[in-house]
Amino acid sequence: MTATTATTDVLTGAGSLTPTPGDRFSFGLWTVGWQGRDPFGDATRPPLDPVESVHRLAALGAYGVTFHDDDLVPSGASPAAREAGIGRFRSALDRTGMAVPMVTTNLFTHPVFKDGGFTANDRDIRRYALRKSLRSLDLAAALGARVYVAWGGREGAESGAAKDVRCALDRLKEAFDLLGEYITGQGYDLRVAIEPKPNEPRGDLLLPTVGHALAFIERLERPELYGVNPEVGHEQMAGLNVPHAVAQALWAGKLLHIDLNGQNGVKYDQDLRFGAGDLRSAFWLVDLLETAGYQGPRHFDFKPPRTEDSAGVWASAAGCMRNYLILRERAAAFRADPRVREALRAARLDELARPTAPDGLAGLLADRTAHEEFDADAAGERGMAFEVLDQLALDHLLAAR
Ligand code: XLS
Ligand code: MN
Ligand code: MN
Repeated sequence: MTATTATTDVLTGAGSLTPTPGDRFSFGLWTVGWQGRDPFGDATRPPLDPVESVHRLAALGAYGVTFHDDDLVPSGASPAAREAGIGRFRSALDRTGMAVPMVTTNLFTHPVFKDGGFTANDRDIRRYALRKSLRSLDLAAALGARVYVAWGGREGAESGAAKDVRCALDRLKEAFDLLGEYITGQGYDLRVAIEPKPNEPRGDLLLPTVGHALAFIERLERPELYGVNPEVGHEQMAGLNVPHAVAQALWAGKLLHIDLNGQNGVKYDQDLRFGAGDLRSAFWLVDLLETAGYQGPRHFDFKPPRTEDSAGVWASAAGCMRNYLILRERAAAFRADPRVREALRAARLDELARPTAPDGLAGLLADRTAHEEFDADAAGERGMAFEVLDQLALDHLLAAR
């Protein structure tokens, strides 16, 4: 207890870097509750009571807590044990004022899901996965969550013939359409956020990136009910630019939720605390979320490294929020700097914001300056002035201005 308080105190305190519920920070129970079990080693930390997590996170300044069904009540618990577990959790929420903005379902831990849930080759397993998910939707609605996250977990394969991907996508569509039918039928105020991931735990996962998920949603019966839950590290595992993926989700009106964490390039899912890993990407992501008017939770899906004891867990959680707030300050200073405004003009961002052909196709065809009289060589000589702009960003990120 002493060690926890001391360690976390270094990272908290008064001022603009102190998280408040207005910042809308939320954490999964499975994040701070991760015991450090990995493919090569046993748990390094004892189990954490969800009630303790709610109190600790509230004390650190978070506004919400999220969970998989099995994080709250172990799979296979008796109905009485389930009610008791939910009851204790509800009291902790009431005492702390913490919200449950999102709920999700574990379709990956139990051996029954070794070949997936909604796309398992075995039909009885698919039906079980659906029923398990519908129960989570009930719980989500009962706790006032507005978002239901669906990360497939093990929807994928290690070998070619083992999965007929077109059939599997039919089954995935069938499952998501049934979730939508249930939400609509029950009158729940819930939207489904699909979380893409390229691989791990399967060799290759279905819906590997934000782009794949956005395309898939358009084939569903009620596309308006669905959006995405991009995770920083998951896009980076595919070598992709996270702010670009999130920007496209925003552009499509589909950013329902976001999993913030840190990752160092294309490797296993590191789930580092937010701000660790690719810091420049984190800076642009915060800049994007804050300037685009994203209203949803800032949800941390990270794993305090297994080197950490309980003090380190809470320090790591505090670090996620602190880094977001630091980056928010730095990004705001960047946007407010008159030299940056000038550099943005020099880089012609204002021109990009203008429609290319407001006069339509006829106007474009009639405009001789658009082709016959256009001096492509001269235009090709124009510098874009991006380096000055980017150095200003780096200066602000490093607090050198
Ligand atoms: C795993 C995912 C998972 C989802 C919720 O890589 O990030 O934690 O966010 O099931
Ligand atoms: Mn992850
Ligand atoms: Mn996630």
